[in-house]
Amino acid sequence: MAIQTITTHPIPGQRPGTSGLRKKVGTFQQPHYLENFIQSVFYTLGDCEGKTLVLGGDGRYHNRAAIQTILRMAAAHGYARVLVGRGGILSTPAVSCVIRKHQASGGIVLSASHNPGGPDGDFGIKYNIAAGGPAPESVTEAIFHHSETITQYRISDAADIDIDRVGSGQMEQMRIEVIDPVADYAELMQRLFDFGAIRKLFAGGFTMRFDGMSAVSGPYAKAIIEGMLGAPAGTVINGEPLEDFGGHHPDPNPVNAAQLIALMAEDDAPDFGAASDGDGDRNMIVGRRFDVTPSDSLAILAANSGVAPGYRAGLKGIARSMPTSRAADRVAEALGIPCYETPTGWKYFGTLLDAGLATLCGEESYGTGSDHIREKDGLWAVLFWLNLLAATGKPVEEIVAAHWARFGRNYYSRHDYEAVDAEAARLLMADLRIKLPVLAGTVLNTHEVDFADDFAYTDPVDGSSAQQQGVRIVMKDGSRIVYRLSGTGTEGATLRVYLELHEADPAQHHRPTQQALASLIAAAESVASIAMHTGRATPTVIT
Ligand code: G16
Repeated sequence: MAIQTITTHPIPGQRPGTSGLRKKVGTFQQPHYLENFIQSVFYTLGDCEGKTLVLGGDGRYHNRAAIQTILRMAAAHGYARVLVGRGGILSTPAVSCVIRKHQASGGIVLSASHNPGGPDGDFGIKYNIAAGGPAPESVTEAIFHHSETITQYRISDAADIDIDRVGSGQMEQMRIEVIDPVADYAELMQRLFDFGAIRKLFAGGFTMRFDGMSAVSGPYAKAIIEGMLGAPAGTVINGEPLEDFGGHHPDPNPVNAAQLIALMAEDDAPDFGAASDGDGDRNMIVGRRFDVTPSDSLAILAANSGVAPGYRAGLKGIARSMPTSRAADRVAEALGIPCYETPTGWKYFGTLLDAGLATLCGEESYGTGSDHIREKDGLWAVLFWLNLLAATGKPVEEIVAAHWARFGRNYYSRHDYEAVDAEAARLLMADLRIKLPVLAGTVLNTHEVDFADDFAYTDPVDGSSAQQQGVRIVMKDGSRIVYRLSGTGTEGATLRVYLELHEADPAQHHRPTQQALASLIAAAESVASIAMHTGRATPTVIT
């Protein structure tokens, strides 16, 4: 074994987006591409001598090859120990959990989250810091700057290590521990939720389907829901992680998890349905013929958090991303706790969680989590709902309807225009920004504009700031239209239009969502001329 220094040259485009560096698999397979990025991470971290790193991914195509490369580079940089999930598998929340539990200096997550996998699909890399959460922008920008000037990287020429059996091995001076990917995570869940009550629920005949979407959460769900909680075998479907996710688009929303939605609409549907995404940090909650919006899910869990032992002491605060509906704000107000509004990206919750300002966090993009780790956590949200269902004995729809009756309903939808021409999307946003100063006071389809701006954020803990985080048009009646460009796509640009309208009257709580939002949808088109700019008359995905 010897450590080699390899000459390289900068490869453009290695700036991490909303959540790490995401590109087509083919891009990552180019010579030096992965190595350049990892070397840039190690340059940014400085001295890695004697430290512990956590390494794992969602099992998608290229995961195994990337793990061997990263192990060789970690060995060349003096790491004392790397904890790798067996088979290269670790969900994003499990990485966060393992970093914190084993006091590692950080972790590398190999995932492009909900983006499709396989040789023609996407791949991604994210660095997580010692607190367990995604690296803040100061770190990701430093990584990017190193990638622009890189001339060489260091790597061991050691042979591949067997990562398919729990145990330990050695590479250069570095110890490699292959760990059970589920054990630490399952132990944490057991401390947070009332497993006894959930076990009783299943023993009483309660039925559920958890759709693992052939991605990483299957093994976690099988071990916890079928194993520890006693749900019958077959409760977890699509539970084997496959390199191409079995052709699924592992994004748990009613469009991509159509199989589960159809199942939940059958006459003999299970009592409860849930799905998680590629890397296990997203969740979708479904009742019989009824899906719960992620924004409502956050608000409902916050309002009922006392059912779970881990949250009985009360919540310190709630945080949500700006485009997420304001349903959680109403709960925070009722509880007398603050509600923080951050830019899109889980990384913005980290400082609030570390400082003890927020306990629960959530995003409209099917992400919910808490201060138990520093990532959003799909299975955690599902277990929280199971705990709630066990504590109340009520069906999902009844719990949601009761919540709306108390707080009003925030009708909510996101319209995505995917893979549009990047320049056309840029122009659309630029035109919108020009209009912002004159929108206040105008009437858009009966909605009078209160204010319109481009969301900017200053972190209340460390004072860091972020500009141009989404154009929002806020009406006097409390409804909102938000426009932003996705930071996670890999093809052209994705325009997201978020629509929200608060309805206090319970008699109006059961309308079809798109119908309830029709006047805002028309207003969104008239202000931004979406069809003219993008050439698209309708969105590609509506959630
Ligand atoms: C990532 C981020 C989330 C964000 C989502 C969508 O999720 O961690 O914070 O809400 O992307 O971002 P965008 O609207 O920019 O595409 P994940 O699950 O993909 O890691």
